[in-house]
Amino acid sequence: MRSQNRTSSQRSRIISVTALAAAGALALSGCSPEVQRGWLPTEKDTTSNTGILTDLWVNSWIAALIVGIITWALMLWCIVAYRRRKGATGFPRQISYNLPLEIFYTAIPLFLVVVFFYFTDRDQRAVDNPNANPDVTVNVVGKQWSWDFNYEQGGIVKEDVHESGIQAHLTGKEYDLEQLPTLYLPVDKSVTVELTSRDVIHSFWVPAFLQKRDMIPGKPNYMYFTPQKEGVYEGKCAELCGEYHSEMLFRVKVVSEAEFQAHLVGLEKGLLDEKYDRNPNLNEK
Ligand SMILES: [Cu+2]
Repeated sequence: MRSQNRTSSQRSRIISVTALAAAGALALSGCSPEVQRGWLPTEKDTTSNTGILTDLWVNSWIAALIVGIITWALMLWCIVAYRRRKGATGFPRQISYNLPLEIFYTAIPLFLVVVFFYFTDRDQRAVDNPNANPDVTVNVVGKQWSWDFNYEQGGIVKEDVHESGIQAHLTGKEYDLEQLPTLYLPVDKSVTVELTSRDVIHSFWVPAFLQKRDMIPGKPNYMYFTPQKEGVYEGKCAELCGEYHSEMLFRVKVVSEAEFQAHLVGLEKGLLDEKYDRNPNLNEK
């Protein structure tokens, strides 16, 4: 009779813990938009990838919090229910080699890892799935300490054009952001960004796009997305690349297709290819 009572009270505790976790998740869904997107610095529809990445981020946190709440509750319960009573002597009853318990705490973490792995892998594949026929292919080149943008002919880009960026000179006074090299992208058009470097490793990072990728000399990396919201987005180099790394800034302007075409008309013809690279190893060839 006594042991039965104990089991039913355990069960009610587990139920109340689960209810608490569910209430937490429900409370989160009623929160401000900022909380709903897990404090990420963007909207879900900024690019075709930001929704996938936001969901992965927020759902992973919800899962981690539920596991955390259950674990903390179980720990608290153990601390209180099995505390050392007055007058107790010797060791409490030992439970080593308790096979069901050992299977439980091996299987559950393994299950958690597999679930996280599955969703991460699924979303990573979706985000890195190459565009078959991109409307715009732009080669973004990192260099100490600015950016070149090569818009390659193909899709809606009629001819090769480029913009060669100049490093921001920050003096502590107000800086005119219009001077920064600016990557123009047309809204609702598929974009392939090819990332290369002329010298050391840089990293292409537009925080609002929730993606960051290294630019490695001799090894192109790629990003595939469709910008879905017109606007101006800040970008920066995210890999310490030398003395003026902090001045390696740029902007992305997502504009209408007409504005995009008008911008390309004003750019210099041709591409800035590898002959501007400064890489002793590659130049030897
Ligand atoms: Cu850099």
